[in-house]
Amino acid sequence: MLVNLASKEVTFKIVYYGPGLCGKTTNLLQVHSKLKNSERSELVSLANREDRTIFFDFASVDLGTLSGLKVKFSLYTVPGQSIYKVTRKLVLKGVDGLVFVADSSPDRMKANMLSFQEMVAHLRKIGLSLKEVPMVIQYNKRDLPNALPLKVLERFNVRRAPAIEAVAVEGTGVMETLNTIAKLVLSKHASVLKGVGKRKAAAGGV
Ligand SMILES: Nc1nc2c(ncn2[C@@H]2O[C@H](COP(=O)(O)OP(=O)(O)O)[C@@H](O)[C@H]2O)c(=O)[nH]1
Ligand SMILES: [Mg+2]
Repeated sequence: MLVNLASKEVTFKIVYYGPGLCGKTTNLLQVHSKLKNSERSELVSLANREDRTIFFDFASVDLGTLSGLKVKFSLYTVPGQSIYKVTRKLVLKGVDGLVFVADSSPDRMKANMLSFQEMVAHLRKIGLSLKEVPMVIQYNKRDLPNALPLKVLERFNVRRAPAIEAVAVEGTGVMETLNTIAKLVLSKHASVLKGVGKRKAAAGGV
């Protein structure tokens, strides 16, 4: 959470984590395309040297005001390949909310699990645990003819996080996922935000 008292803005960092090719970048592109110009910033993608892999994506989403503060969400995704392990850890620094995107394809179940375990390990290394970071799970690629049944995928959801089915490539479930994590993050910080808003109001009155 980044609070800028001068501009009365608070920014929360949301990270989309998951195995390579599960649909993280697609989610961000869809979110970006669904927002009005006034609600979004440019979508930034940093490509690696081969110019193929997205290094990270960033989009800023403006969700109005709360306690007199303008609330923004910065959305990040991580690159999939194993050589970017360090980047994936760095992107998690300062995370306020997690969207774990799982691939519904049976061949990607192991990749989903490994990615989830890596995420937990990275969080631990930067002093965070899943207990303190709100998370939602998105089961993506529900359109695949061989998509695993929800029941099977839910075995993977040991934390019983809110789960959302999606077809990111068609935009289905994308905003629902973002809204769900946004609500969780905001409710976690509601009391802090109220306090900050009040302090700012008092300071503004001097
Ligand atoms: N069938 C299907 N393909 C998808 C879906 N979402 C993303 N994809 C495709 O999966 C591939 C990888 O998506 P991308 O967003 O780049 O994955 P990332 O590596 O997690 O960022 C692309 O070809 C997407 O078009 C989906 O819901 N269904
Ligand atoms: Mg990507």
